[in-house]
Amino acid sequence: MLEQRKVVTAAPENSETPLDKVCSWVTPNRLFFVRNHFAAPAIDLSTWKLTVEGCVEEPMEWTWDDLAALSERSVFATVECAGNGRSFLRPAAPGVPWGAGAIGHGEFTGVPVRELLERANIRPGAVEVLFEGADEGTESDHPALMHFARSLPLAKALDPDTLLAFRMNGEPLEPAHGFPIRLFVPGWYGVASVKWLRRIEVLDRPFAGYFQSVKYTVRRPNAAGKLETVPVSSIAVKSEILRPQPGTVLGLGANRVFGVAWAGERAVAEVEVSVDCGSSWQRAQLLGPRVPYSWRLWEYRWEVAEPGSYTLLARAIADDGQMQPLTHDPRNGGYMIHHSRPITVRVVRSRRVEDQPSDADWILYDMNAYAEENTRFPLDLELEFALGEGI
Ligand SMILES: Nc1nc2c(c(=O)[nH]1)N[C@H]1C(S)=C(S)[C@@H](COP(=O)(O)O)O[C@H]1N2
Ligand SMILES: [Mo]
Repeated sequence: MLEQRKVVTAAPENSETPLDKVCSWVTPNRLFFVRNHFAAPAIDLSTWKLTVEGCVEEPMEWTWDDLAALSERSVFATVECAGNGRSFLRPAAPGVPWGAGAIGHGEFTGVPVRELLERANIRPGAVEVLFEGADEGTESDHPALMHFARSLPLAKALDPDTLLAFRMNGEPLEPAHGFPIRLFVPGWYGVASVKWLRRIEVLDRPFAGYFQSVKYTVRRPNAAGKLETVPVSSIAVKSEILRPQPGTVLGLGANRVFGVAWAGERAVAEVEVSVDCGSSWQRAQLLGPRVPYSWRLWEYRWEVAEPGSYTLLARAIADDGQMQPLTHDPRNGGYMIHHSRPITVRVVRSRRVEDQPSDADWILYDMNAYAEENTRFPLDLELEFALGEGI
């Protein structure tokens, strides 16, 4: 059977990338996780419009054809829902009970938001830019009808990598991923990337909407050291062991531990693996380019001589030296769950593992094929892959 997304809730759709099956750098659109708060709106391109208004000299309305005439740009990035991994928290946190799969990595193509904001001519005093989706609904603690909406600080909105995206992995956006246009904010938790975009408003004060100040927030100390509520923003450093899955029975010999690691706006510098519940750590082999936004695939060749129960951990290190923690930060509540999660497996004598070809060989083959195929597009990233650090 064809692989599918793993459904967590059917209506609205909330579904995970089947992470245990991942064996490519780019997550196919069909398998890329979906996080919808309300029913996905059906949008007709011929009547679709995008309004740019607020603290600007020239409010504007854009049609699909107007936007398509601007020059486009592509960014590879990891998208993670801020609630990813919530079901592993003890005590349980309220919200969608995500496993590990509210994450994916892909190529997003569109027009920088900056192009529209420059044409609208931002007035002095602007501080944030609000993005509103066409979807609407209510929440149990917000019975009044509202659109899904989020804001960005002005500087992030003007970053040339912040896109009005209309293609994902070279294909038009699927309805579930925000057709026809979504905001795409590389390096930030998925909630920033508003789907089914219909309105942009430049603000002269911070936005205090439901998904900005009630949901998708964490507690952080302010300049005076006092904890305050702030919206989630850039993605924290994290890794995930994809294979073996917890409870797997392995044999003696050369086993392979395979996973992914990402660090939001930073590149992943290193991944370490422990096979003794964190007493000692060894370096994993990294696959793919060391670039901001993108996840890296990794593999560790684990030679096992003794049968028994083993607890595996992985931890990623970002290129600014920040290391993935071993415990959840309670100030994050049900969001930003990025600590290392122990995976326990059993190794038995009756099974002998022959040194199999590693996933790494297949993955590199795929990456090179993808790079080859994409040489016709003006990519901002040098797509040439080799094993290890020598790239
Ligand atoms: N309009 C709209 N945009 C949205 C959402 C939504 O419910 N409505 N969900 C957000 C959240 S929380 C995430 S994690 C990402 C998920 O993007 P995806 O469904 O394309 O993977 O979309 C974001 N943008
Ligand atoms: Mo999310």
